[in-house]
Amino acid sequence: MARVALESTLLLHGVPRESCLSLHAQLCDDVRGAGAEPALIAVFGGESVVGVSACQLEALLSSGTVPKANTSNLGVLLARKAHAATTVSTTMELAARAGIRVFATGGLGGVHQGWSTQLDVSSDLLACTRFPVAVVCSGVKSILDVRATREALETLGVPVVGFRTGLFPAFYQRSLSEASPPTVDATFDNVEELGAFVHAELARTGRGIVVCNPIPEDAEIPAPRFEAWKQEALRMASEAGATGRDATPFVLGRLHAISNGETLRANIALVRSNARLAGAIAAAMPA
Ligand code: PSU
Ligand code: MN
Repeated sequence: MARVALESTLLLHGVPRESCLSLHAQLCDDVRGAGAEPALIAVFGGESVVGVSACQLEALLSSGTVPKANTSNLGVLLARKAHAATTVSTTMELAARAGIRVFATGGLGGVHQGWSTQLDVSSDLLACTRFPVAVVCSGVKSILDVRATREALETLGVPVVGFRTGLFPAFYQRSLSEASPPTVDATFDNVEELGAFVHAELARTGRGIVVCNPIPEDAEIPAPRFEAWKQEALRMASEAGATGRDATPFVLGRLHAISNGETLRANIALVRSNARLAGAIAAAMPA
């Protein structure tokens, strides 16, 4: 059966610890319900594991802070026999090596706000040019510069396609609510056609694809409400000096608290929708 990769950073750093095991179980059900087999990816005691068990996930959860691994520090963490949570970049790397071609997550990393004074660009973007995996996501992380990240994907030559949308999603919103919002390269309205395209394009290029699946309409958070929470969370991060790899986990934690769980509920709704779509794409792809 076709497999779908799931990432461990989203679980270990993106949601509160008490939501982690239940979200993992829900994502597995969602992928299986769509006709594919889920494979959570993480580093466990220096071994890259494709298909982390619930027991291993519990062990990771109770082992204190698990570092985030991107393509730059993955090798060091393996060499040091550490536990690590894989981000989009390392999940793509390990999925590709295991022959998995579809991966479901929430949002891609990308170009951070304020990039012109303090450069912070996720290695996720370059990973899309290196590993032949289709990443099903709801755009990029909510706290990034969405427009700049869309441009960077274009510069890197990464195909960005939309499932039933012509607009590049903005995580908690189905698109940016601005004049001339960023778009996708092509729109697919049915899963069979999308699966056939993903199959052909991965084989043709040996590089990645971004498949955009906007947040379900009933889970959207209106932009003005989210903007206010985001500004407050970013201010708290700058006061606490949370930068680089620590920035996202810190800001997401504050957002979930400030919004009284609203951002968490929306985040779960969109990741689950992405898991269902990824499962359906994987099931529709020729072996
Ligand atoms: N989007 C979320 N929550 C997350 C992430 C993305 O809503 O936790 C994670 C993903 O694992 C992504 C990583 O690959 O953040 C990017 O981190 P950085 O900006 O440090 O590269
Ligand atoms: Mn970064």
